[in-house]
Amino acid sequence: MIIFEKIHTVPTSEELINKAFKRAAKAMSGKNIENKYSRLRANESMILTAANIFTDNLANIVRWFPSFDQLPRFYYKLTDILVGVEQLKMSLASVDWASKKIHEVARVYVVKIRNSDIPEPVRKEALGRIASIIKSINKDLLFLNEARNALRKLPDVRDEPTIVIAGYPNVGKSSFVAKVTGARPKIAPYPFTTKGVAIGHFSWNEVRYQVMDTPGLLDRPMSERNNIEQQAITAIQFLDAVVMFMIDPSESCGYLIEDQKHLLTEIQKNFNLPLLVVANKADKPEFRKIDGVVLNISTITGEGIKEVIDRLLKMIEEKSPESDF
Ligand SMILES: Nc1nc2c(ncn2[C@@H]2O[C@H](COP(=O)(O)OP(=O)(O)OP(=O)(O)O)[C@@H](O)[C@H]2O)c(=O)[nH]1
Ligand SMILES: [Mg+2]
Repeated sequence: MIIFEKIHTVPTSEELINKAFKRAAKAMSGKNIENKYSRLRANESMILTAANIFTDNLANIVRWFPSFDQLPRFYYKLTDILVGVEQLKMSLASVDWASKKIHEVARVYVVKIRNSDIPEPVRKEALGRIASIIKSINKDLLFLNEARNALRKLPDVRDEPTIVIAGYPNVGKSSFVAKVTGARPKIAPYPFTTKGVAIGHFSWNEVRYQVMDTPGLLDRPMSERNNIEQQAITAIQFLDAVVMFMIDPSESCGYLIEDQKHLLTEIQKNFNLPLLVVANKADKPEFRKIDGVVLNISTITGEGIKEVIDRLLKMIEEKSPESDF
């Protein structure tokens, strides 16, 4: 995803130390250390080389991450659900602190070296102190790398008309997304197959539409919702979208119609969005029509899919344009 794409793998303390010390040793190896002055200079340059590598690498890590308070609300909220914005800010602050601290220590020791008779022990002490600063932020580096891996999986939401597919688990949301877009989400006969938000696209009359597949939602209070469900809520809440709410009246999803309808009522109550209610699995013998549902479809036979798309496109057209995802 564009915002998080430029975050590279975050190195561990050990990897940084190996890299910096190797380069520092190399900087030293070519130096003439026959007289005292050149020996001082060689040890000084070893400290500075190592310190520069650390400070450059740490400053880059901080730069890779976006400024969270400026993220679109959708991404801010997902970042918070998946990794925690506070923890991210704290870890980035630690990395920034370490970078500045190393710079400071290097400066102090360069002066010490210049005033020393035997520079090697001073240099060793400096590198020891620098290494321990780096080691002290290892847990932050590990956390940032985990965060990076999670954030890079987020879909690339663009400024295009958006349809969010929501509903109970196992009702056929991903099957619908697979049917109408080029996306190939995982489809399986059990709930919570989809574990995060994902995007597919289709074009109609030269307009590109994005269709967001979401994890299944259970009918329960927000405070009891897990991270997976919260991602679906975030898509409904923060994408300026048209929502297609899918019900499985065959109940082969494993959930009662009543519960599915109650979730629908809750969503209608809490979010003021254009919403189309669709009943899926019309091909099943257990399927029955439900009051309030206009369109019956089957992602297996294709029945009703075209009508649903027509309806959704019309709803997008009628919707007031406002784009602040
Ligand atoms: N008979 C029939 N089965 C369907 C239809 N649509 C989906 N299924 C099946 O229902 C099961 C669940 O489909 P998914 O598309 O994974 O459902 P989902 O809503 O994305 O599920 P979660 O990601 O777990 O929330 C799969 O076994 C599908 O093959 C349909 O129209 N008819
Ligand atoms: Mg799914």
